[in-house]
Amino acid sequence: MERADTSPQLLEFEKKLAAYHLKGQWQVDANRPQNALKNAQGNLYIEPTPSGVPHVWRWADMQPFLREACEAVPASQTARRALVFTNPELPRGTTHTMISTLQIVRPGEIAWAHRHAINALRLAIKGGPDVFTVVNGRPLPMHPYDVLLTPGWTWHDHHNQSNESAVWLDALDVPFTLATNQQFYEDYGDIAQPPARSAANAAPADEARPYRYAWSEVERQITAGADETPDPARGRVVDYVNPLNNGPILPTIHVYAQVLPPGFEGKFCRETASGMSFVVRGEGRTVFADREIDWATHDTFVTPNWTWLRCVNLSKSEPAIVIHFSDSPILKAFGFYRREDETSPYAPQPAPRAAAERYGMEPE
Ligand code: GTQ
Ligand code: FE2
Repeated sequence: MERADTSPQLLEFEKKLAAYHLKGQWQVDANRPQNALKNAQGNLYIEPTPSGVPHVWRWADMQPFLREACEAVPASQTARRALVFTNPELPRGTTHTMISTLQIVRPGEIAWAHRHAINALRLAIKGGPDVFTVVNGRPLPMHPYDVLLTPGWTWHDHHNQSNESAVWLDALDVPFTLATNQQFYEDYGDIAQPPARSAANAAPADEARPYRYAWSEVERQITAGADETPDPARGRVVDYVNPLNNGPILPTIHVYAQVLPPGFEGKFCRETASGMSFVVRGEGRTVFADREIDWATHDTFVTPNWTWLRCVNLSKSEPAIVIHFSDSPILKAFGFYRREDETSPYAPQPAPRAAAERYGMEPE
């Protein structure tokens, strides 16, 4: 934006200020972002620019890459054999606050013990009773779709004692931790935490802390709520809750399961939180203002902050289940969280095809 008032006197003054490492707020205000918009009254206002773009990483593409990673990257070479979903329009990260990865551990391997300030969780995809993560001495089994936590500064090592490769999705607050410059990291020293530190020996406070959210329990809640009316935008939502404080299960990441009933056509909404979604089962579509993303079982897709979207279940007979990872706790902690629904004057109009279907018309 052009500055209205740039008198020689002002410019001279700003130069003097600069020599003292000062800047007038008016200089900052002149630097408004390009997306300054007009509200209904015609006044200028400013809102966040979404960080990054929506994108899907398809399971069908990922499977051969995971196999190739096993050949190309020996276990000894890296702390974690993980492929990072990198947003096409961000310098790093899946969203501006979180990353998501697919990690593969071959039979017999141990992903060695370490800890970091970064908060992390993993959603098991291929696992079972002989695949487990040890968190602060507690071995936790990784059955398909179980969620395991490694909150900041907890020791963790991953073990695969089964006959097949184990695969899971990691979600971590890496970009947020880097942006706040909190990247503490420590290797345990040994490859794994000793059994002496397991279960019985864990500190009492740690014993009460839930590190595992079993899929069987989430599935039970999904079934129990089958008759509930879905949220018009997100379908039926089952929140993962920390029983110690009824809050999110990580300080920076909230997790919920979304169940889209057969034929579900969600309404548009947008929120200040960014998110990553993993498809447990089903086939659906997420409609954005400028694109559509079709997704199917085990695909992962990213929904940037402050981006209009609506969810559709493409099946008329089967529900679609998606597990969503949101950075909303970071925003809610400081009163930044906002959400708008389709009644907002800024909501996109339904796509012609959707409108045509709804009213039984032929699309133009
Ligand atoms: O499993 O501990 O994808 O520390 C990145 C960093 C996974 C892990 C990642 C990690 C881990
Ligand atoms: Fe880690």
